[in-house]
Amino acid sequence: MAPLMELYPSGRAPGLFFAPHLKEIGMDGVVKTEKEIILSENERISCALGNFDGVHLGHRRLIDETVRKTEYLRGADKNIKSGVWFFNRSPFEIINGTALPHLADLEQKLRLFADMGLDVAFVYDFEDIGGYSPELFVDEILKKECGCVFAVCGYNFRFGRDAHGNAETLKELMNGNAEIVEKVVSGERSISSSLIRNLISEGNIEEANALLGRNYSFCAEVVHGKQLGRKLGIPTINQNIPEGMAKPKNGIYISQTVIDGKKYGSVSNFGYRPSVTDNPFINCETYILDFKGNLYGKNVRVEFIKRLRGEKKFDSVDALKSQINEDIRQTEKYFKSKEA
Ligand code: RBF
Ligand code: MG
Repeated sequence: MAPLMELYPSGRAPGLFFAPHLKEIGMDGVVKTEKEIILSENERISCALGNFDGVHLGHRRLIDETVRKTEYLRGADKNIKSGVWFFNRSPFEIINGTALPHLADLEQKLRLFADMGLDVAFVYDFEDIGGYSPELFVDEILKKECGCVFAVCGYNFRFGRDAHGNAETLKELMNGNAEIVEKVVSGERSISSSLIRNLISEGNIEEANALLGRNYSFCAEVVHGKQLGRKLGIPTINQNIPEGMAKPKNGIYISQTVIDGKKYGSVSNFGYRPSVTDNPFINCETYILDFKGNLYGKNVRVEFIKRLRGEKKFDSVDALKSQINEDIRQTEKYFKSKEA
């Protein structure tokens, strides 16, 4: 994680990081160049606060509101920037010693926030300030360290020691300079990270993506597989989903693979491959349409789009091969229909 961000060299607190400029991160979320520190002592921040695990449509509403408010405030204060404040690892994860499956990695979060128009991100460690009272948090961290003059949070936001502070407390402590964003609903359901996690694990990726406002994805290095795909005449890439990321239900998915910022249509087998192995390790194996080249050792992002079917155990290599070719045909059809 370290190469993405830099500690602010002076003045402001340790554990304080800044989102790099949009153009400095590739489409695959990998940083290509050195970052520029974009905050100076006399800048003020209008800031969204939250957990932002999913960076889903509810979070998007919060961020949009923050960007809009910042533009408004800029009428009176040219040195105001828009920001987002969150913990690197969630308090839940640290207190319980066990994490809920993640819906985005840190690099991707920063990338998404930058895409939404935010100027900076404050990423703190819960270990450093988890014991602060709401008052201390707002005075010392938000106002002093982050230069926050306006705060935006969700209706259910909690903060400070033992989660004593809520949205109203934040507004009070900010002397009224805060905005509380209401629950965002989709149909009858309120959008939440836990709902999205469930949809992903049930294989309902399309619904999950709709609530995320993006395709669920992971980024991982391409590793060596069994070289069997090549023998089948179907070369694929193999990846291990990073520890902690939400696992889609096993099966075959229409996917999109991001290589050096370019998106390729693809089809992925997420699971155990029961026809060829007895080992219980989940692997993500992807056939990329219209791509030739060596990807070993490269970090590549795979976005899940649509679940085609479950994994099957085939008795013969020919049966497996013809099913995979059928999956590829369906995938090609899907992307052709999207072009039209
Ligand atoms: N392996 C299985 O055991 N069952 C499957 O249903 C299955 N479907 C696949 C679908 C696609 C699109 C791809 C790329 C692979 C699939 N595999 C499946 C994995 C297959 O066994 C593997 O590609 C080769 O054995 C080479 O590793
Ligand atoms: Mg929430």
